Amino acid sequence: MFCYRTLTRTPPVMSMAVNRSVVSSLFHRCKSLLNAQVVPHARCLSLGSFRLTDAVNPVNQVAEQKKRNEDVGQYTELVRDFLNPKDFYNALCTHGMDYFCGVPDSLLKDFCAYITTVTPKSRHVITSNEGQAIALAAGYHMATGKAGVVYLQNSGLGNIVNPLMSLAVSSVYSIPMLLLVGWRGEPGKRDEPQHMIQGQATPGILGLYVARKHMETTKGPYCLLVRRQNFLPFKLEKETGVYPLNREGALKVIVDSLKDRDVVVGTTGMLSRELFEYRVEKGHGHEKDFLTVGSMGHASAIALGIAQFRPKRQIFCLDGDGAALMHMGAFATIGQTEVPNFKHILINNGCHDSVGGQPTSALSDTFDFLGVAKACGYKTVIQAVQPEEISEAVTLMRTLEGPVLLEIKTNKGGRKDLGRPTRTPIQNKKDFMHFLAIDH
Ligand SMILES: Cc1ncc(C[n+]2csc(CCOP(=O)(O)OP(=O)(O)O)c2C)c(N)n1
Repeated sequence: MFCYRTLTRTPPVMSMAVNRSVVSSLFHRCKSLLNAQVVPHARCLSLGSFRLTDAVNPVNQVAEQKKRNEDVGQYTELVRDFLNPKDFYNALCTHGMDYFCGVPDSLLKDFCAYITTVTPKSRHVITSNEGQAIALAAGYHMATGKAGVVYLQNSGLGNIVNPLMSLAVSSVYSIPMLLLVGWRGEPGKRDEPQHMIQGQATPGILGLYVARKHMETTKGPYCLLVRRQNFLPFKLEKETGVYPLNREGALKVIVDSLKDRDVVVGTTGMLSRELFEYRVEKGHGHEKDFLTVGSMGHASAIALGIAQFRPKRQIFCLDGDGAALMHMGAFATIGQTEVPNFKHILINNGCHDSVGGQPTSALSDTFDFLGVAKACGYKTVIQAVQPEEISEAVTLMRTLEGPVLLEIKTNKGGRKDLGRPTRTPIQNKKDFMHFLAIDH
């Protein structure tokens, strides 16, 4: 059995038991998570010894919320309020849940930043993909008897299907764990700031009691669905960068070094949004770029498929370190496929910058993307840092036989005022296919 409830500042919802047993049912479930009807809870649960801090003092909170809402203007997705990450974290620890793993999400970024800041490395692992986090929590449970907390964005539900259904569920190994799922794309979003009562409700924390009881009783996983606007802001400490460029700076040098007929596949997150805006700034069209808005980690395989069937074109995949790590198996597929026109450019800022800047494994000096690519069969691997080096490397890799990897090391961080593509995915695909059809 696998159960979930919504972590929300509106009245708590009834936890819903989902009893289907086949893998395909999880897909329905993922869908129903998105379309879930929020059912008012029949009764309130006791808060126990939980203490509200100043940050969630209802009076302060409404004032802070109003100010934040005004500050973010049109970017309504940035509007949030309510749950202090520290309080939620402490409440989890009170319930014996003090081991964390997962892939960060923008709706959870304040909570993830808090975990990253206060949890020792031995109790917090940012995994390469969400399925790995389920497996890690399973190992943790078997070693300690405790339930770990696995955080993810709902986009990662697909990645957890197999380990959840064939490992964790009560009917297989029966491994309790608490899933905290950021609910992107919730229908009908944008609530106004709520009133005094919401500050006292702290339903996410109330929900923890139910979660713990469920896991104790069923020895199975439990999922809390996290709506937008749940957590009060919590920022990771600012780092002084050691590199000359950030992702957008590097991206501009790359685009400036490409030729007219070069094909680009951009990875998930800010990179594709920056690419879209830079094309506008340069007066280009958008037909040269396929923007992989979802499918994190799959941009390189998309580019590979194109490269195989458009051999006269130079295909550039612009990847991120988090995305590349998520499906690093693609390196092996690429390395072992004969694709001379496949050119992989990986902007390594050492973090999941698009969803809050939590570090990836690629931040470490002991991690080596070039070594991985080489070992997988890439013909040439190059690293660049300075703008001139990047520009030279892009020019060079156009002439080299692929697969080739160029890793660019950059600082984290991007613009606050970054917009979103104004072309729809379907329009993007259509324009892109026309562009691919030239010269093939
Ligand atoms: C399967 C899946 N899990 C999580 C996410 C949320 N998400 C979007 S972008 C991103 C970070 C990407 O990191 P990276 O590739 O290093 O690029 P950066 O943001 O640092 O430029 C994450 C975790 C997602 N879109 N899909």
